[in-house]
Amino acid sequence: MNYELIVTRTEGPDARKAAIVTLNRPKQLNALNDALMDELGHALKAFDADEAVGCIILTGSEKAFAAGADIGAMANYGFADVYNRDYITRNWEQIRGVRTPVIAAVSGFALGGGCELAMMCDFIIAADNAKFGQPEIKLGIIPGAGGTQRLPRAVGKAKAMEMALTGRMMDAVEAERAGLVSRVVPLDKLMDEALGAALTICSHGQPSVMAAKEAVNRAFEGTLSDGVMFERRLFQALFATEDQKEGMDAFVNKRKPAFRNR
Ligand code: DAK
Repeated sequence: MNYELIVTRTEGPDARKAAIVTLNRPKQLNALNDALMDELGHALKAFDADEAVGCIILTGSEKAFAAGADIGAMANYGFADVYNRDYITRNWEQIRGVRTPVIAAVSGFALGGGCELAMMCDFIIAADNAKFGQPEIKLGIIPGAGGTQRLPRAVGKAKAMEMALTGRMMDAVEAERAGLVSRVVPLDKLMDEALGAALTICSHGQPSVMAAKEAVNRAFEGTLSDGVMFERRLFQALFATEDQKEGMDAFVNKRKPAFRNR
C-alpha cells in the first residue's frame, strides 16, 4: 500500500528494529479521517506481522499529534450515516489488536480522537508542549473512541469528568502528574527518548514483552484476582521459553543475554 497520509520508517538493528509511524496531514493538524485510519491500520498490522519489528512508535508533528477526528468530514453526517456505516469504528480500533508494543510520542495537540488514539497505545511519552483534551462537548457530541472510558482509568473520575464536561485541555506537566503519560521530555528530545525506549523493548525477549503487555492490559479488563491469576499463569509459562534460560544464565554468568525470541 502506498501511504499518503502517514510516513513509515524503521530504526535499529535489522534483526530487532523499531518502526516509526508518523501521522502526516500537517495542514489539518493531523485530523483523523477514514483514509488516514485505513492507512494507519494497514501499517500497524504490517509491522505487527513483521518478526523483526519489536516496537512501534506512533507520532505526529511538533504542533499536533492529532487534533481529533476531521470535523469537516463529520459535519453533515446524520445518525444513519454514522450508525449504518459504523463510522470510524470499522477501521479505528485496529491498534487494539496489535501485539507488538506501541508507544505514542506526543507533541502538541492530542485532542478528541487524537487523545483517544494516544490512550489506545501502550504508553505515552509527551513532549513539554503536549496538550491533551476531549473537547467534543463543544461540538455537541461526546468522545466516541473510548475517551469516556480510558481517560477516567488513566487520570481518575474527577479530572476526566471535568475534561469531558468542559473541554478543558491538560498540559504535559498535569498529564504526567495525573498518570496519563509515563514521562515528559523536552520537545527536541522527544523522538530520541521514544526511540531509546523502543530499542530497549526490542532488546528484550519477545515472549516476555508480549506477556507483560497482555498482563498489564488485563488489569483494566477484569477483577484483581482474575488479573493476578492471568499474570501467574503467564509468569509460569515463560519458564518454558529459551529466553528465560538465556536471561537467567546471562545474569548468573555476568554477561549480556542473547535472546532468540523463543
Ligand atoms: N478537524 C478538521 N480540521 C481541523 C481540526 C479537526 N479536528 N483541527 C484543526 N483543524 C484545521 C483547522 O480547521 C485549520 O484549517 P485551515 O483553517 O487552515 O484550513 C488548521 O487545522 C489549523 O487549525 P487552527 O487554525 O484552528 O489552529 P490553532 O492553532 O488556532 O488551534 C486547535 C489549534 C487544535 C486548538 C484548533 O484547531 C481546534 O480546536 N481544533 C479542533 C479540536 C477538536 O474539537 N477536536 C475534537 C474533534 S471531534 C469515533 C472516534 C473518534 C471520534 C468520534 C467517533 N468513533 C470510533 C465512532 C472523534 C471525534 C473528535 O475528535
